[in-house]
Amino acid sequence: MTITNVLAREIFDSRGNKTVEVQVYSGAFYGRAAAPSGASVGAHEVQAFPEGGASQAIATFNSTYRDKIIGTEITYKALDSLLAEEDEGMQNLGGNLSVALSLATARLEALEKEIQFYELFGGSTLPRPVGNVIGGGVHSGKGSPEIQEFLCIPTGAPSFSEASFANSLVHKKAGEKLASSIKDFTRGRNDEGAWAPKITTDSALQVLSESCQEVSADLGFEIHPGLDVAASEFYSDGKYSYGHKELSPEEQANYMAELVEHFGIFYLEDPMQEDDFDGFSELVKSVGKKCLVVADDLTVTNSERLKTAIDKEACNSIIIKPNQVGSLTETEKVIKEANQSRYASVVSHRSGETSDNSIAHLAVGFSAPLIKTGVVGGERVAKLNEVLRIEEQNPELEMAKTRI
Ligand code: 2PG
Ligand code: MG
Repeated sequence: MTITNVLAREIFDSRGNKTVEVQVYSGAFYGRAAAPSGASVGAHEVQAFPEGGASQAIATFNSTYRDKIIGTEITYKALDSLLAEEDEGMQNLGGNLSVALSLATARLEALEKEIQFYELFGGSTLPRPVGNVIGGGVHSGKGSPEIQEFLCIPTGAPSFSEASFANSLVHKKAGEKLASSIKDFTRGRNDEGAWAPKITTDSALQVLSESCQEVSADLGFEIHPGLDVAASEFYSDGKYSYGHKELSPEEQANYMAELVEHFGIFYLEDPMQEDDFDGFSELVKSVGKKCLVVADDLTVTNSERLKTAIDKEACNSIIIKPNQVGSLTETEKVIKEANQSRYASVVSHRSGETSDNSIAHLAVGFSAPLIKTGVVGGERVAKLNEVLRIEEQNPELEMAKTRI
């Protein structure tokens, strides 16, 4: 079977910015996918759009690429290899249009095979959800902490439904604590639905850790705090700037290790800036036995950068964001390489999202131990609800083991 038509359109993401959505057809049937966008974008990611944004990507696609794709075999691998030949480095279309084409073709491929999307990749376990509770950094406003995400991970939850329910309770509990301790707290939320108070890092960690402990005691299973530091966003000229203080790379690594010890942090994403493989390695040595040291901006879902990270033992877990690399084939390659090194894959949303739920299927399909997709907001729960549907339809699927 071959692709008979392709439509690309502009739609809005959750920030109200324009992004792209694609429908790939076989006769009257189609697969559809949309691409998200980041705010804390890694320097080594593929460019999301060419100059001129979403509309330019679509105009170029319609004038130069659409006709080449029509007639291609309906497999994401065939589509991705055609695009790799015709648009080297995704210079013309950008990673967002490429990845939307790739995912939409994969969805159509599953439809043709009369299987669920996740089944295209195997799929033997359910992921554990990483919830975003309090936010700072470039996802929140002035006065919020420099650290971008204060997260929770229900490590002891027996099922996905109980795990995602736990995350929503932690989010609610933290909201109540912030409302009672901050006089002018507006209940404002940031790009990913996390609370965005004017608060110090230490107070945010305190609220997060108490909320995890209290909900954990109520539900009877472990819930651990986590952080996405997104350290590149406040690093420049050899220093990490925390408003009132500046830290050298060595001091930053020590500070991160202290937080892990003091708050029982189970998940530590991007604790060092995006080119500091050695700083990451130091942290793996000091806290990597008790904590996931997660690479995001460091590895940007890129096989070459993952190889460097593996050689240097710079992490023990890796963020997977298909639009960082612009193709499902490349994404699959990186997850498989991470699995071979026993690195925990975390299939992740972006801060600017759509209601597309593809990452739910990728997390299940590639048996990723974790899915990071926030707690509240329609574009976040679109993914959580899809995993709930998969769980309900496949009671034999067990929760993935979260190894360290
Ligand atoms: C991150 C992501 C998602 P962004 O840093 O992990 O939380 O943010 O999409 O802005 O890069
Ligand atoms: Mg990150």
